[in-house]
Amino acid sequence: MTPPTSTPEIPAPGIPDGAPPATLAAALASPRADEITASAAVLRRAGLLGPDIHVSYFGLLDQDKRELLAGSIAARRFRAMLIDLRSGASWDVVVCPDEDRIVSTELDVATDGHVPVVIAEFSLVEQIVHRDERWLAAMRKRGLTDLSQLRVNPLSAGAPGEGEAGLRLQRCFTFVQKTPDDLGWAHPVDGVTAIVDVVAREVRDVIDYADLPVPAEDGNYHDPAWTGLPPRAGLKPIEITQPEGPSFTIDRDGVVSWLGWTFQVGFDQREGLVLRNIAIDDAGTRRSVLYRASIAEMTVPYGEPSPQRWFQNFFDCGEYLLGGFANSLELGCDCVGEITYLDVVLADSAGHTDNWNGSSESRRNRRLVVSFFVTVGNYDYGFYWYFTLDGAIELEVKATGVVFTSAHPGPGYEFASELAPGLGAPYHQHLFSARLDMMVDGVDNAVDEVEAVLVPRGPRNSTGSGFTQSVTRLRTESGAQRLADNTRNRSWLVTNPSVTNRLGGPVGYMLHPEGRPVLLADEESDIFRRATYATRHLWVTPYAPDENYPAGDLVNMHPGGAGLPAWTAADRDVDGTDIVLWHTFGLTHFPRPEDWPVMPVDSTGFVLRPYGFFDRNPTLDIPASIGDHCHPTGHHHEPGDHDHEGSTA
Ligand SMILES: [Cu+2]
Repeated sequence: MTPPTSTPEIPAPGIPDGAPPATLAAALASPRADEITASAAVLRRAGLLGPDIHVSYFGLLDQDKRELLAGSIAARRFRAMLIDLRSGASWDVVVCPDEDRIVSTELDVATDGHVPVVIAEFSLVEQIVHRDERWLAAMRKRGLTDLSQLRVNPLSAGAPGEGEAGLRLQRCFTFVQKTPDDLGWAHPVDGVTAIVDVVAREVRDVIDYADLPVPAEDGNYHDPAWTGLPPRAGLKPIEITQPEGPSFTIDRDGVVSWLGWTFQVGFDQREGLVLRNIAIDDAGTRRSVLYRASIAEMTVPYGEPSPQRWFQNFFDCGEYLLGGFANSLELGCDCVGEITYLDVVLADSAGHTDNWNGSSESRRNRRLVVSFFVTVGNYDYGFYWYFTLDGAIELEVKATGVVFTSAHPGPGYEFASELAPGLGAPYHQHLFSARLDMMVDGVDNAVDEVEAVLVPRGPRNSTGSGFTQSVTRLRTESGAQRLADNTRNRSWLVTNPSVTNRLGGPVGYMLHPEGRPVLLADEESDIFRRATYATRHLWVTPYAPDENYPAGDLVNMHPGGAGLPAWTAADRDVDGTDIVLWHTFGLTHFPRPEDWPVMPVDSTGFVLRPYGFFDRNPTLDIPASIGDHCHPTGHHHEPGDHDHEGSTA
């Protein structure tokens, strides 16, 4: 890497003039526009903002949880990752706008991995590739000479290859886009990869390894003329109203109160939605469940090992900043750091009829939806956190958009589906890591693995039909690296061993995994080393303020080994201490013809359900259902079996 031409001068710490936030919620609220503007001013004064220096990440640096919970609240600090695309220098800066100073600066942080991709790199790449003689020759060979139709698709580079250590690269595919409205994903120019050094602004290499025809059929689903179908008749409108308004309130710090639930909604550029201090009311007592919950990483590894595609393993949080502001972040711009809440309110009913007493009285469940939607490249992801009155917390991630395409070599090809004539979609996974900083009735928690098991035939089980639960405490970090097993209903119970319910059992919340495949790659592969977090459904670590990202902090082009595998090598104790659960879940996607040209929603997630946390069903005080829309029989659901209320960030 080229050293920076001059090291920016860091001003001496000034006299603090800002008062620390008054409350925990104020300390943890999302960055405000005035804080971003003030931070930008501090950075600019230090020479750390300018035409060539781009903001790669900006976000709240959470104060140490232990200090905050002890009531010691400090002035808010923010973390800025910066990249000079002329020199290649990068900085990791902590800034305190209230004290008008930079707290710390690390220069050239990119030794193993790089700071996340910035949008300027994407826009640079097409011009650079369009000028390269080797790439032009590869296109000419395929009869492609109209540059205005050739879209260069920059992609995070994966692990560094031979001689690439320290370089900031994008690996690029080409697609044909016949007109500005044409869906380019329908026409991949497969077999050609251009490797671009975004700092040197040159193409390092062009790999031209296979000559596959460019799929010809269009995929312009937005054009009625292309589908050739008249609009389907009979679709009647659904109207949803809450005549008395929503049942939730949101305060200025993003704290939501809803029918006994309270939590703080935040937004981070890297993780997207962050939910903090989730608690539920239990007969007048506010009881904590989670200190912080977010999607801390997600990876989309592709299973086609060809020379063109081996590197395609996108880390949408660590490389691309899932939160979505990466696309337009300019410090000081008003559109950053503000959260808009939209009410998306749906109401429907569900009843329960008891077989024994004939009572059809029900306690309708209702759920609050907190959601956000991002577009990362070709894919769209919706993240829906559901809170229900029965105390459950569920995350549903919905995937839609356009699948990543290739040329399909023909029948029998083992690494991709054929979606349209000659058009392929390589098999891939979408693997998410939920970071769940648990706080079940207090910070000191433990995890038990709970399984369904047969009782051996014998005096205790003379008929052979006996089965029971086995409960195994996960005591250390190494012992707590677990795979799901749906054949045994394996679940993980997070308890507070020092708090018991009225039956004498520990209070707890059960994590129910979906138990779908973890990372499908062998241990020697670079993606196994880079996304080791995704090789287990569960990890448990003791809380540490700097352990936030399961694939490591600087994921972009990192060779691997960072994050969970590095931290857990210490094999710390996780039994009855302040613990964080890391839960891997996701989809293994073998694309269908029906996924083309735009994919119907597929979904994945997990559920956290109270398990002995309450002494009985916590919804008994919900008034019985009334209203002529709630018949005891013959009800139908459209679209769900809960009442919904929503808040969208
Ligand atoms: Cu997919």
